[in-house]
Amino acid sequence: MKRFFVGLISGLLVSVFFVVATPVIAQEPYKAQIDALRKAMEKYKDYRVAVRDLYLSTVGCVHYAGEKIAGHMEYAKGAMGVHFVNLTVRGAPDPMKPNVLIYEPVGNKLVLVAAEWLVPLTPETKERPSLFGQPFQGPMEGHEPLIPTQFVHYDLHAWLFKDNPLGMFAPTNPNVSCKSSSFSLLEKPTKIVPGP
Ligand SMILES: [Cu+2]
Repeated sequence: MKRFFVGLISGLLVSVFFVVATPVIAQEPYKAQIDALRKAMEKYKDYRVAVRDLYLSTVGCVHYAGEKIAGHMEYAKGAMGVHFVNLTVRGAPDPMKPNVLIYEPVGNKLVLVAAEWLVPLTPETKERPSLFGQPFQGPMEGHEPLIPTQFVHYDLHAWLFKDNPLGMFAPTNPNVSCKSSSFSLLEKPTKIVPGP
C-alpha cells in the first residue's frame, strides 16, 4: 500500500512538472535561435560593415499612417525604417542570414533596429514560409515606390535591436521614426495577392 502511494505521488509530481515545464520548453528553441541571430547581426550595427557585405541601402525611410484598405496589408501606424537589401542572399529563408537589414535614422546616425526576410512568390512556391514558428506575411505586391508592384513576395520582420510594443515580428514599429531622415517616405498599405 505504501508503495502504491509513493508511486501515485511521484506520478502526480511528474505530471505537474510536465504541465508547468512544457510551455517554457516549447519556446526555448526559438529563444536560443533568436539570441544566436542577434549575436550574428551585432557587427552590422556599423552600417559600413553591412554595405561591405552587400546589404545596400534603399535610402527611403519607410513609414505607414495606419490606414486600413480592404484587400491590403494592415500596417499599424509606425515605421519600418531604411531597408538595406542584399540581393546575393537567395533561396529558402535562412534564419541566420536575413536578406534585409533595417536601420532607423537617429540624428545623423543610422541605428540597426531589425532584420527582415523577403521571399519572392514563384511558380515553385508550395506553401507560406515560416521562421521561428512565425508564418510570413503575404503574399503581397512590391512596396511602391521603392520596390516595383510586380515583385510579389512574402516577408517577415524581426525587431532584434529595438523593442516593438506590437511584438517582435510585427511589420511596423511605432517606436521607430523617420523624423530624422531627409528621405522620409510615407507608404500606402500593400495589396494582398492570392497565395498557392
Ligand atoms: Cu520592411
